[in-house]
Amino acid sequence: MARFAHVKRITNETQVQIILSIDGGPITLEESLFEGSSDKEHALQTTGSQTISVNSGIGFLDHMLHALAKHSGWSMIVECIGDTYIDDHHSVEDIGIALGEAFNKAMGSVRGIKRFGVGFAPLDEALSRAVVDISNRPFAVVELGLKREKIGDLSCEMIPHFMESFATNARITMHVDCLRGFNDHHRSESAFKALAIAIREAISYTGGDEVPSTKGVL
Ligand SMILES: [Mn+2]
Repeated sequence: MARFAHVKRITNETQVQIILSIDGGPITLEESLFEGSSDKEHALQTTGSQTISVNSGIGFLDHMLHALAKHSGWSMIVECIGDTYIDDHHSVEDIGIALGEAFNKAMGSVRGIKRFGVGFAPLDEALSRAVVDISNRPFAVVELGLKREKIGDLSCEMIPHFMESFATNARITMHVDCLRGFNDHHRSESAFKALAIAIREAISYTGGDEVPSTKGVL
């Protein structure tokens, strides 16, 4: 049975909807937030066993979330209508929160998974490392060393903030470091890919049915 969650998070600042299948496979969108304003609706992209559609309202964030879902092996739909006339902060943070909630909900009780995962991803001259623990202990250390103010319409300071919001609400521990690279687009994308590779390992099944903890509970 696929690990699945549907999260809708509506506030005065943003409307976010996320459909997440951690094991990939087919997913459907019953009611789009964009219904009635079809100009912003994205077509579902199905490649192989995954369906991914991201419409965050912020182009570079779409690109990062697409990479995260792809390399994590997820099927995922993300929709956000946010107050981007102010800036990108509320949309990015609230998508991080909602995606973390969806991940936590989809994981359910943590049995029979590896729990720990490590990922390294290069992108040309850039190289990032991510280490995650599906721990029920929310903590994020994110050091990406980004120099630019923005990449496209995404503020660079919001990239670690997104990862922190995700980790807190997913209730996972993660350390993400960009180890080298000159180009901030490359640094950021390699970090998301490294995180995806680490998550993919951590959520994979061992073949047993144990809770992976000396405490017997996570
Ligand atoms: Mn914030």
